Amino acid sequence: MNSFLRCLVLGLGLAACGSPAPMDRPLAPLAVVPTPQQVAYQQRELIAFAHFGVNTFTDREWGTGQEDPAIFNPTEFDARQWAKVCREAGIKTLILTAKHHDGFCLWPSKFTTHSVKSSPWKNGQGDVVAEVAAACREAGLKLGLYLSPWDMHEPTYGTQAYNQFYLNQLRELMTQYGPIAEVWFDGAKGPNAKDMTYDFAAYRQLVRELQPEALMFSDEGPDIRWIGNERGLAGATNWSLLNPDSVDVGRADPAYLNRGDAQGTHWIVGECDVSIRPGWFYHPKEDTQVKSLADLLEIYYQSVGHNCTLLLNLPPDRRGRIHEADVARLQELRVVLDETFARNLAQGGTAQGPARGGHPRYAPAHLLDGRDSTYFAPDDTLRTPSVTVDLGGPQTFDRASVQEYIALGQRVQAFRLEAQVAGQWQTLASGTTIGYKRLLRFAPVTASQVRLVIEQAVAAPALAELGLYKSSSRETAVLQRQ
Ligand code: FUL
Repeated sequence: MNSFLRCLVLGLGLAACGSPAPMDRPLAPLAVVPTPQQVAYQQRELIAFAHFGVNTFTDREWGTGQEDPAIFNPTEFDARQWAKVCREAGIKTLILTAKHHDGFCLWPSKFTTHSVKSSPWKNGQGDVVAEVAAACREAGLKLGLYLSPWDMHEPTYGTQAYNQFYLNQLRELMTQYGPIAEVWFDGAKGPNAKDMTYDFAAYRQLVRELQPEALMFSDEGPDIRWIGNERGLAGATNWSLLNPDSVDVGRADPAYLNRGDAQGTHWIVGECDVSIRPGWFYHPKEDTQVKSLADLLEIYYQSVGHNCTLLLNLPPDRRGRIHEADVARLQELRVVLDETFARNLAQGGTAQGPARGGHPRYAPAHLLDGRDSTYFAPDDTLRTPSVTVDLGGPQTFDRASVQEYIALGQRVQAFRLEAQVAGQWQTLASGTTIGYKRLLRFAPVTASQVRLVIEQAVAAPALAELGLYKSSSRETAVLQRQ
């Protein structure tokens, strides 16, 4: 019972009880919401991919399965360097190709001799997965593992026995290396591969049983979906929902995956995979073809800025280190992102908007509190609220970040951001979906009032954060040089 009611029950008159405290009418979650692991996954934003294996030494992208394990011999293998590079770049998870399509295993699997144990590296005593797991743990990174279903080496491939072989290897990886944050099931299969139906249901069940916190990626989920291209770009409209029943396993329509499905029955968040170089594996000739800073920024804005995570491949070289050229580019990216997003010009401003039930818990001030665990929400009947922010004086900005409180579901279908310039509201940027995070880019504007207008939503929106930023001068310089 709230204090106002208690006061009345105690027989005190209305006048003595003061005005009633606003009622807290909690916002009901939508039918499809993320798991806590999926929310945390999106908050981590950046993931590194490490493609490493026999292809690193043969200069190939796809192996043959006939490689001699003797070729696997990194000269200065240093998993700690990988983890340090990731940590300094703000990357929170590292996914390693424990086995790529060629079948060579980076750990001494009991179920095949085609692994590091048959290589000269550390006299066959080494375990890349163990060293990467330890380095990640030490650096505070989460670990993900890629285990290719397509295996060109394993003789049982193409028979039912292979499913058991795969499960055996999966069990080793899920039990010997500590907590696993993500398991990557790659759908790729060459045109000449033997016919084989993978028992994905059993693979998924085993991961759930052994690593209940792990999220599983495949083209269509169950937890994380492919974004439909390998250029790292999510759709400008991007729902974290999907209807897996409308997806043909392994033959999903890339456009469907790219935008998700507003009517989706499951929360299957998109992940944008792309390599920092043309290839997934290291090739010396690509040392001069590392993506430019401008390319990486474009990818960032269209992945993290389009309600996705960015899975950026940093292929270790033949030494077993991430190459200097890649490290230098990552450092540049980090500097520009830090310079751009370090100072939120909206913080310290005051927000006006129709809080749900007038209750402080849903006040628009939550949009400016720097915490994505609080949110502004209007009453259920108001799906298209506006929030006006007084910046307390003129500010110049050209980037904005808008976030929904996704734990209650993804709601916004259309929105715009405006600034008051010379007494007139002017649209700076508009968009469709927001989701966990939507980054907006526009020409620099100087204003002291901005307005976020929700134009369409599937239900009353829950908005977590609004940020305004001025892009780093280095970014402007890089873009001008293009
Ligand atoms: C694809 C694979 O065929 C590539 O080699 C790479 O691993 C990429 C991430 O996925 O399906």
